[in-house]
Amino acid sequence: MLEHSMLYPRMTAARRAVSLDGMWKFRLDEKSEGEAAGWVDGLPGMERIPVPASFQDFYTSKDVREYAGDLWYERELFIPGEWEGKKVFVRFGSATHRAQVYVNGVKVAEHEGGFLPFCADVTDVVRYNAVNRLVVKVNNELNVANIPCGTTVTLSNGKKMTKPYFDFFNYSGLHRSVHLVALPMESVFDLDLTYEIEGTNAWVSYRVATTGEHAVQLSLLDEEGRQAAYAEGKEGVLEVKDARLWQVRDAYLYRLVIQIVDEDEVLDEYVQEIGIRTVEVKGKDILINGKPVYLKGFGKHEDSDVVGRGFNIGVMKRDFELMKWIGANSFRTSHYPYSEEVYQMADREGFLIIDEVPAVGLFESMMNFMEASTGKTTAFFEKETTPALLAAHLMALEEMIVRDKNHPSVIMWSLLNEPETTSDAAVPYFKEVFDRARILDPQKRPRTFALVMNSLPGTCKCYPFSDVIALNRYYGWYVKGGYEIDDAMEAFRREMEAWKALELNRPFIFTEYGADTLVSEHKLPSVMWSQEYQEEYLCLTHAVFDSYDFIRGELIWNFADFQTTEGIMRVNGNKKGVFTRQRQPKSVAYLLRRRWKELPVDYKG
Ligand code: GCB
Repeated sequence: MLEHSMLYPRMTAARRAVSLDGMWKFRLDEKSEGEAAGWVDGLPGMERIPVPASFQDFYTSKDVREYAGDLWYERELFIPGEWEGKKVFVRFGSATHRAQVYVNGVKVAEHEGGFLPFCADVTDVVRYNAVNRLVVKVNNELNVANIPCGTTVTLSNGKKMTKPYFDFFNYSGLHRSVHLVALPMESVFDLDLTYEIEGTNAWVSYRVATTGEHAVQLSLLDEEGRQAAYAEGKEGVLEVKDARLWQVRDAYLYRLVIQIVDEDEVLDEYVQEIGIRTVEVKGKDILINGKPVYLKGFGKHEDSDVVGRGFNIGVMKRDFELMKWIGANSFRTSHYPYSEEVYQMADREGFLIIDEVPAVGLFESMMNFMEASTGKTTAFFEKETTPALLAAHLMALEEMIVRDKNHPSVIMWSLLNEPETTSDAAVPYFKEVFDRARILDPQKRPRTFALVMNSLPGTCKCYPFSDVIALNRYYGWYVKGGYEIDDAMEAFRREMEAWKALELNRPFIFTEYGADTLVSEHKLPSVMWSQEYQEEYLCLTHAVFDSYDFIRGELIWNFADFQTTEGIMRVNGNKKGVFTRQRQPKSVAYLLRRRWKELPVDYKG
């Protein structure tokens, strides 16, 4: 059970939530002197940067962009006098990858893991009706005892550098909104929901956790604000007659108003938007509300110019408009849980989300996608640090599922991306992670993980854990690209035949396939990296998808070009985007649009 509530901060009659976004004082700590120099009481200098944002791309110095170590933030915190007697928290949407929080020089929280929210309880530390000082020390180093995995090295000039075992830039800092929150002493802490639908009626079973013992009342309001159901008690069922279901790309959201009451007095009120829908895997079908759905969409990143991985509300809006334009219905939050606002938008727009925990880089290589295609194996799960890694992984999993379980858009959990799966040591690790996901999710959503190229029917020891088999495959790119592409497709079909022969009677989806493409390159006949090649590659790959009835989804890699570590494999980033980093289409976007607009939602169902 988590120490603090994961509920998204909202204003209601009983609650207060104030955004702390804006310009914060900022300081890199190259000499690791912050603590000794008393920075917990306030930072030296006058430098300021925006929150939320990654710090890396604002500056013109390479030493700043590549900086590894501690980074400090500070801002003033005015606490209203009328909040005395309430519980007061500072809530961080995330701090990448770990943070320690100080208020008025007193340590009030620490958190490990860069992509999930955490709270600092500051009730007894703050001065009311006065200005307080909030200082945050963030650290962005990588190791193999936490996720995502990588290493941190020291160069001969003494500077530290991170080496990710994953293919995205190690953006860091305060990437998401920070809120100052005031809650009543007795408050709603958590909410579980499960759905049953029969004919035109629905039953919403709920369980509300509160911090006290007073009575709980719930009313469910439809989009017009009319009451659709009412219930009392911390556990129960809301019966909804003529329920409007939440459907794929046709969302309907009810508002669930939860109140803690003491006779006539409302002690707390929390409002949660919910969508009535069921999710199930049955045989080869992925069923939403009992009807098969074929996934069309993307692996994405939170990544854009200037703010890096910082939440950017304008980019989010543009991304959803592009996904609607192209006929997509789903995306994977590769390779970490995204900002909460993204799920709220997906709920509203009827998109399906495969929600991924930041377990990426569990494969010893800086280019695992390359090494894995050579058949190389490494025993990643036999390290001394594996128990610590597992603990961090399970913690992030719990935080993710508790945070995201009430979004109708979330239909599946992705528990790892491209881990090493060929050694026996992987198996008990996987078992723990998969079992925990099942326990944590009241809706028992399907669980999956993305299989790297060398995780094959004959080599992978872990695919049996997956409710949906998710493949990342690059036949025609990392394997036999260019003029050899026909051989690549033959190898691809051979692999699919081997999966078919296993008769797993489970859905398969592609969580990655794609080819790097420079928006500047056109070539007739095509060569790798040209826009023409990306189109040819897709046509051939889609023909393979279309030949197997158990393939139930295609999430292309990637929605947009994105920043990575520099190196010979990457041209200022990964260029497998269907859109550029500035969110303009490559030629292939029109090809995908034609295909996806034509494929029925229940394709192959
Ligand atoms: C993968 C990884 C992804 C990379 C991609 C690529 O298998 O999961 O993070 O960006 O391949 O483009 O190589």
